[in-house]
Amino acid sequence: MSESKSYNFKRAPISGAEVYYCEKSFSATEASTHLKILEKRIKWKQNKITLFGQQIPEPRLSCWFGEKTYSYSGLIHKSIPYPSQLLPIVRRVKKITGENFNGVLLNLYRDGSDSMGWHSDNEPELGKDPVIASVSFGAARNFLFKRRDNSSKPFCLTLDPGSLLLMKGKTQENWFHKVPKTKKNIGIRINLTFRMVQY
Ligand SMILES: O=C(O)CCC(=O)C(=O)O
Ligand SMILES: [Mn+2]
Repeated sequence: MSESKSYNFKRAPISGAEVYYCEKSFSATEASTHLKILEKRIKWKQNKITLFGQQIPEPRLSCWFGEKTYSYSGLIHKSIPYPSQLLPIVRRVKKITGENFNGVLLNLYRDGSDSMGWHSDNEPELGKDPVIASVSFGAARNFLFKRRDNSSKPFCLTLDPGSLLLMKGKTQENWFHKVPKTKKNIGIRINLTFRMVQY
């Protein structure tokens, strides 16, 4: 990849949010190589979350790396340094976004029946107006936004392999997001969300 390559971001037309999409942050070859390496090398785990007193397995596999401990949905992710397979991805994300991140949550969706429900990335340790960069490899999946106060229509983006989605400003304060299940016969997808944990 030449140093002069420019990365084009499109802003999503949603109010009270700053959401930018860069479709080709990684070439098709890079995206499929990263997918294969991460699928094989990461120690994927199916975590359980507690909902109404019941232990429920999450409908996806995941793994956390970062300088600081990070907790969400009652799960505590201890600090673990980035493994070498992540370093080229970390460098590219830094180059494209110009932002600093110190942690990454990886999610593996085995097929269309894996998903992530409505939530915001608004844990206190991410601070005010967090910046989140989300990189996708493998199957394209829909990513839906729903405004907390329902004052705007929901909005859908398709996250293609090799894409980067950047969420900033009031996005988490005003909107929820989710990756819905799909009946389409699709293969695996790996998503990495880079975050800055403040404490
Ligand atoms: O898989 C995705 O695109 C979304 C992941 C996500 O929202 C999260 O990890 O908080
Ligand atoms: Mn999220």
